Amino acid sequence: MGTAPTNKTPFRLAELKYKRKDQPLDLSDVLDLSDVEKLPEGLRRVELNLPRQEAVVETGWDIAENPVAYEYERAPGLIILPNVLPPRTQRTLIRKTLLRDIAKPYNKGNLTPFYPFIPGGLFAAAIATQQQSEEEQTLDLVQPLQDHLKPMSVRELLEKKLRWITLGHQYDWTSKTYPPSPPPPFPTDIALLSSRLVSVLPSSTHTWLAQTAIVNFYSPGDTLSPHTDHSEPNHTAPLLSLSLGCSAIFLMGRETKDVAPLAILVRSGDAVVMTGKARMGFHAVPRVIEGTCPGYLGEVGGQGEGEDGWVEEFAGYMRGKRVNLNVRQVDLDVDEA
Ligand SMILES: O=C(O)CCC(=O)C(=O)O
Repeated sequence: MGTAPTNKTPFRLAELKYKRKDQPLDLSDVLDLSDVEKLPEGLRRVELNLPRQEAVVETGWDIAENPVAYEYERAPGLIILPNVLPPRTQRTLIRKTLLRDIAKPYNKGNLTPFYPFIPGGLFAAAIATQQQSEEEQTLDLVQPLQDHLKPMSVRELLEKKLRWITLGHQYDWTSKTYPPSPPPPFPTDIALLSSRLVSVLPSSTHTWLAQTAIVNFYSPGDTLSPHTDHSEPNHTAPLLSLSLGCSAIFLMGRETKDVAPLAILVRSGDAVVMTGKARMGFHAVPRVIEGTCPGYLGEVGGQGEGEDGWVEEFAGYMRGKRVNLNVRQVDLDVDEA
C-alpha cells in the first residue's frame, strides 16, 4: 500500500511526528551531539575562534574549557555547541532569571496583561507560600486583571501559566515590533556570557551585542510552533539559544516550510546559534522530554552544593521544566564596547 498523499508541509509532518504522544518517542532521526565519537556523514566540526586564555575578557562565567561546535549540512548556518555551559553556570543562569529578572516589573511576560505584577517576583512569592496550607493558599489568590479569568495561587501561576518573560528591549507582540523608546536595561552578566559565546564563532567579525532575550519556560507537553524571528531590524546578527533543564527536540528548517527540518536533541547546557542562512529559518520545539532534567539541576547535591544557593526550591521547579534563553541583537549596528 502506498503512502496517502498529504497536503502538510515537510516541516509540519516533522512537527506532528515529535508531538504525538500515542506512540513511543522515536529518536532515530534526531541528531544527538552529546557524545560524538565518529562524526556522522554531513556533520562537520566548526573551527572556533578560541582566544588565548590570557586574552579572554573576564566575564565571571565559566564556559566549557575546550568547547566544540558542529554544523550539519542539512541546516547550514546552525552552529551547535553541545555541553558548553557547565552545571554551575546553568544553575546561576536559572537562579538569576527566576529570582532577579522575573522580579523586575519592566521585564514583561505572557502573564503581564492578565495578572498583576507580583512584587518581589513570582518565583520568590511561590517559594514563600510553600509553608502554607492549601486553605491558606486559597485565601491568597491573585486576582486577574480581566473578568473572564479565574483567581490563581502564585504557585499555579508559576508552575502552570508562566511561559516567558522578556529581557532588555521589550518586544510588542501585538504590533510585532520593538518599541522605539529606550529599552529597560539588559542584564549585564547575561550580556557578557552571551557575547563571550558568540565571540568564539568563526563568523564573529562584527561586534555583537545582546539587546533582548526571551526566557521561555516549558513543561513537558508545551510546544513552540514553527516561526521565524524576523522582527529584529538586524537579520544577520546571530541568534543565541541556551537550553537548561529537560531535554527537547528542536527543529531547524529553512526559509520555507517546504523543506524537511533537521531534528536535534538539545540538552541542558547546550547552545545553538542561528547564523547565516539559519538566522531566518523556520524553527520549532515540538517536544520537551519528561524526566530528562539532569541530576545537578533536579537535586540539591552535587557540584557547587552549598556555595551557589541551589536549594530544593530551584531543584523542585527544574525537575519538570525546560528553560530556554533566546538572546538577540536588535539594532543594525552596535558600538564597540
Ligand atoms: O526554546 C527553544 O529552544 C527555541 C525558542 C525560540 O525559538 C524562540 O523563543 O523564538
